[in-house]
Amino acid sequence: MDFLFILLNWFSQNILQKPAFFVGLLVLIGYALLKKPWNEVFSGFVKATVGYMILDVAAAGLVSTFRPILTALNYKFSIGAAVIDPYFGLTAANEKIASAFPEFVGIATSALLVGFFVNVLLVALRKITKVRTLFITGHIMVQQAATITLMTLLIPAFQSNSLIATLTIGILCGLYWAISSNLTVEPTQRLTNDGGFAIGHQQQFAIWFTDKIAPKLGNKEDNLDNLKLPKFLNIFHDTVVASATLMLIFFGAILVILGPDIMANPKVITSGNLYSPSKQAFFMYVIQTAFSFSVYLFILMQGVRMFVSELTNAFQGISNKLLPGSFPAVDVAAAFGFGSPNAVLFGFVSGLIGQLITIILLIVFKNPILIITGFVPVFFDNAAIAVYADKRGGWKAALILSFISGILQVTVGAVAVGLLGLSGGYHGNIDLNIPWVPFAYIFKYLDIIGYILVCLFLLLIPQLQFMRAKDKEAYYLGKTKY
Ligand code: ASC
Repeated sequence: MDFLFILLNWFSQNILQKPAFFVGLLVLIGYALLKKPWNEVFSGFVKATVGYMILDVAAAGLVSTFRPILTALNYKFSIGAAVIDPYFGLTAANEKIASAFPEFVGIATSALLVGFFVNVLLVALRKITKVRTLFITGHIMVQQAATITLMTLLIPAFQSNSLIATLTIGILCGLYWAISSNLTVEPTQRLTNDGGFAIGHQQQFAIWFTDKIAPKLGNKEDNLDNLKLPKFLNIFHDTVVASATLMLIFFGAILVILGPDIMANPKVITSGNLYSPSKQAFFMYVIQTAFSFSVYLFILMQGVRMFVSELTNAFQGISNKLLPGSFPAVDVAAAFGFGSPNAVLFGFVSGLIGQLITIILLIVFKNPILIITGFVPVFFDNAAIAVYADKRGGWKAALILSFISGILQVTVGAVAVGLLGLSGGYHGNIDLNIPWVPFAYIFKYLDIIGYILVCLFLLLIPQLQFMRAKDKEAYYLGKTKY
């Protein structure tokens, strides 16, 4: 038993929570099953792992450069607002668990393992469950398990026994991971021309909804690639130029508001003397920071290309031989390379405008809970929504849907802060608003019955998907025929 526990722990810490190795391992197994020569198996493993690590470096660079700038607003104006960002959400959720349920500290990590195996089981039983996707983005699973733990513990009956809590939270996490990513199979296959992967991140329900509704909001011929810009704006068809210029305006404005002493040359107090350790000119700091956005975006796309192409080829081995018609569900950034290059920026800007207008309204109407934009949801969620929307309904759909998402991120995020009694932050990503906040209310008011209803609802979704699929065989083939 102890040995099994050590093994599971090792797997969780070294593979499950390090998606780069998970993806590498999948590629290795996939190529081995395809009976490729060993040198190709090895090179596939290296390229997939390194590709994912490149994506990690870029995502971490984006997050660590731009997150503090937004949160510095809180510091400058002492607003005491909650930052809607999964890293802040994780800290806030863990603090809440430690203060309200001290005996349950660490429960989210065990629930994560249970959830992963529930997902594996659902895929193994895919003939019955109709689930085809394995969620493998470990760092996201850690964040979600913490938030879902707090939501599930709204049910008093689960607060008394840690084994019951671990199992119920784990089952719920596993159902969400499996079923939400299964919803992204068709939209992602359409976007990527049968790229062979699905999305396992923080906006799967939103992607499904976008894919359904976008064609009704606009025309896919009027997409961002075909957008006719006045001649002098043509430079913005280049993502590097467009992102650097946009960020110069947006983050430049915020940095000017913050002034040079908070982010650029923070003053350090040593033995009573104030001094600035670095002497970069403020103006140059602003340009460098804004341009680093383009740098990270460029790196991110490189990493994505590298691991996606290996994964797509290798997974045929797994989906032909091991788990027919199954898909790995990976980081949403993998989809960014398949849309119009500017959809990512377009979604970010229109989601941001939606968020900012809503935040101003919260302030004007003196809402007791204030919100600060968090970088991860405003960028990764809204960029993804725009990529999928643009493909199906052109720029109008992309504009409308990412704008609405921005509004929901702030309003429902504020509701979640109140409901869960959090301070400092909330998870903020769109799926953790809808459907998760309504789920949390169902738990609160319907207790165990609410929990059962939510589980049944989740289990029903892939059944409906299968029922509505025109070609039942294609649903399972792994390759869908579009
Ligand atoms: C998240 C999160 C990140 C980013 C990254 C995007 O939700 O926690 O670090 O998005 O996964 O590639």
